Amino acid sequence: MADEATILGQLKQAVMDGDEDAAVAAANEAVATGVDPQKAIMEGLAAGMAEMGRLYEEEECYVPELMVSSEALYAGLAVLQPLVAASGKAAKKGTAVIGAVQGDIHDIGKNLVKMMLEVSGIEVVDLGRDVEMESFIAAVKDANADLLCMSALMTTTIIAIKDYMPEFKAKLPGVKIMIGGAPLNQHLADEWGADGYGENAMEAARVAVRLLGA
Ligand code: B12
Repeated sequence: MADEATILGQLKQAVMDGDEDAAVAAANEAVATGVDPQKAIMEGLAAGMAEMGRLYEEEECYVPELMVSSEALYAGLAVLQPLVAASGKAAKKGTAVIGAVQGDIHDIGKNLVKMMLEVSGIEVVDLGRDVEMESFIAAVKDANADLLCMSALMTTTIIAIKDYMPEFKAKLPGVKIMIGGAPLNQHLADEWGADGYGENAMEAARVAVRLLGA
């Protein structure tokens, strides 16, 4: 049987190759050999997507390749994610509403954050992607949520978060607001008045649990 490093490498490679079958096979092997499913997702599948992001930026791959890579990532995730959820079993700490902001259809990172929040005992209402800013407000009220999490991956879409922050604060008193996505950082989060920022899904869950005071 292959060792952990080899399996993590296979997961990463399967995403880079956009090979769904290979991603499922490597995910099953990770399960069979007892690799921590969370590690397999973050250091295998997500690492492959991050590498594709780098290649895209260097113009060594294009949008169609990114799309097949994301399909492979989701195929592997379908095997591994239920196991992360099953191993979690944390006590309920609160409710969060999450979504990718208006104009933004990037949802891989958002979905990983959702998974880590759920594992940490936070109930998550997922609004999906390209979510109108007003819909976030309505959903938080509907769910009586404690936390609003917004994801944005483009310099053009992060602006809505900045613009709507005063409205969120006014209409959702007491609700903690977290933001994340590649163009964002702690500095912008502080400047715009967000309560929290997370560089990755693990960090997002840690910050969320802290904000909920759990
Ligand atoms: C994959 C990808 C796509 C896929 C998306 C598939 C999907 N279902 O999500 C597809 C091919 C569809 C796509 C399309 C486009 N894309 Co694109 N895409 C990417 C790419 C390569 C990777 C993003 C990704 O999935 N990363 C992997 C995940 C795991 O990381 P992540 O998203 O950063 O999330 C982590 C953290 O940021 C954090 N996090 C994320 N959300 C949140 C939320 C909270 C609350 C917290 C706390 C933390 C947190 O935790 C996550 C997990 O660890 C990036 C490049 C990059 N470097 O980001 C470009 C990129 C974002 N895309 C870009 C562009 C331009 C586009 C297109 C316009 C291209 C085109 N010409 O058609 C379109 C349309 C996009 C739209 N309207 O939204 C640009 C944006 C440029 C800009 N303006 O800033 C980028 C930066 C590439 C580039 N350098 O040009 N894209």
